[in-house]
Parts: sequence; structure tokens; C-alpha cells
Amino acid sequence: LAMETRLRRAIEHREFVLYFQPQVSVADGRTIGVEALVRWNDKEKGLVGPDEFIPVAEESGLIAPLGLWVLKEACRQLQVWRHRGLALPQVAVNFSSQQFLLQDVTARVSEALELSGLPPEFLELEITESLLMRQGDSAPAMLRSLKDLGVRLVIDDFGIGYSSLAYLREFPIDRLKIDQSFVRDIETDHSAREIASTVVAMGHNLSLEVLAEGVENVRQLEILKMLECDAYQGFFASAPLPAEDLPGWLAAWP
Ligand code: G
Ligand code: G
Ligand code: NA
Repeated sequence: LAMETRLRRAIEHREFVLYFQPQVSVADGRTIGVEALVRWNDKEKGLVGPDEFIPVAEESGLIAPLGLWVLKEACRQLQVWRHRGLALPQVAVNFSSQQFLLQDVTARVSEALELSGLPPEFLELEITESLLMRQGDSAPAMLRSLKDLGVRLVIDDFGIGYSSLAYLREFPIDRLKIDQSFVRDIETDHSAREIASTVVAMGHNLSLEVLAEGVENVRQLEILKMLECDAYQGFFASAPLPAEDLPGWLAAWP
């Protein structure tokens, strides 16, 4: 069957699962949240990663129902954990540009919050720079209406898009995520390190938090500590985990 047909059936049959990757404070290792990352639990292929189906979901419009499921499921799961007393200050959900184009995104987010009972400040929406550019003139109003709900807004993969820094002045952003390509080379490549350093300094000057993605070892973490980066995620803390494994990880994490 064509990918699109298989994807449509998978949505009907709820064959998706969320994994959660912990986000941790650079200074003291405290867990500051989790990022929800979708996987397709396909009967034939097993777990399929988002890179293989998000593009098809976007082209076909299926990202609307899929994205809605991700949003609701992430809010529901964080609420379950909160009721169990787990110290998790937030869940981050990825939004692709098609999601902004295809649906009344503010109403959908508002619905998901109401349905789950999750307070808005516990939900973080990750958007990419390309999304902001593609929305053109409607982007500031759209982000403002999301921000007015009380959710947190994050720029994902910061530094690799083709965008202008000017939007940082007008958009109500809470955090920048340094792309993992910079972190990967931070020990060896002078310019990768300088870019990371500059993003942290600029973020802080604009009162934004900065999170580094893809931290895999203690040397990368030490450099991020020197740069005074606020938070990180990556294999050094934990790979993305199935929901049932997160409480155990939290209990074992220093
Ligand atoms: O989970 P993994 O690290 O394989 O994710 C690969 C990419 O897929 C990441 O860039 C991530 O932003 C994207 N992604 C993961 N989950 C979602 C989702 O629920 N919605 C969208 N739009 N993208 C996602
Ligand atoms: O763009 P986004 O941050 O949503 O992408 C997250 C992706 O990065 C997922 O595919 C996730 O599995 C992957 N990832 C998370 N931590 C690490 C890491 O430490 N190293 C590498 N190489 N990939 C990571
Ligand atoms: Na992301």
C-alpha cells in the first residue's frame, strides 16, 4: 500500500506512540521537562521514526489529525505523571508548519489543554524558524494568540534555518534550542563553539532561555556549562523513552 493510505489507517487505528526525552538543567542536573517525540508502531515494520512519515503526513494533510493526537496525548500523559507526583515542569510538543496552515491552531491547543486539565504553563510548543518565515505576516498574530493562552513557545533547531534574527524582537518566544549539529562539533570545531556561545549570550540578553540539543558526553556538557547554557537534552542524560520507562528514569537520575 502507498504510504499515505497506510498512514491514514494507522491514524484510524491509533498505531502511534509517544516517546519522551528528558530535558535537564546544565547547572544542577535537575529535570526541567520532557520533549514528546512521535513513533509509528507499525505491525510489519515495528517502530518507525518521524523522519519517515512526518513529511508524508505534511504533504497529505494527515499531519492535522496526527498532530492533534500528539498534542492531546502529550497533555494527557503529563497530567497523569503530575497526578502521580512526578516532578515534571513541562512537556514540549513539536509543531510543523503544515499544522499552522491547516487548522485553527490556537483553538486546537486550547481544546487539548481543557480536555486534559493541564495548566497552560506546563505546555511548550516547539516551532521551527522556517515555519515562522513561511507564515509571513500572520506569524506574529498567531504566536501572540498562542502566547495569550499561557503556553510557552520555543524555537527549535535554532541557527540552521534561513531566517532573519529580526523576528526575535517581535515574537513572544521563551526559549531557543541550539541545533544538535553545533553541539556535536563543540569540542573540536571553533566555529561551532563560537556559534553556541553567541546563541547563549544573545538569548540571555533577550531574556530567553537556551537549551542545547544532542549532548552525548560529559565534555560537551562541561563546555555548555562554561558557556552558561541553561539546559540540555541528549543521550548523555537519556535517549527518548517510552512513557512507562520515564518514572524509573526520574527515580534513578541524580
Ligand atoms: O524522535 P526523533 O529524534 O527521531 O525525531 C526526528 C524529528 O522528528 C525531530 O526533528 C522532531 O522534531 C520531529 N518530530 C518528532 N515528533 C514530532 C511530532 O509529534 N510532530 C512533528 N511535527 N515533528 C515531530
Ligand atoms: O529536532 P528535534 O530536537 O525534535 O530532534 C530530536 C531528534 O534527535 C530525535 O530523533 C532524537 O532521537 C535525536 N536525539 C536526541 N538526543 C540525541 C543525541 O544525544 N544524539 C543524537 N545524535 N541524536 C539525538
Ligand atoms: Na523538537
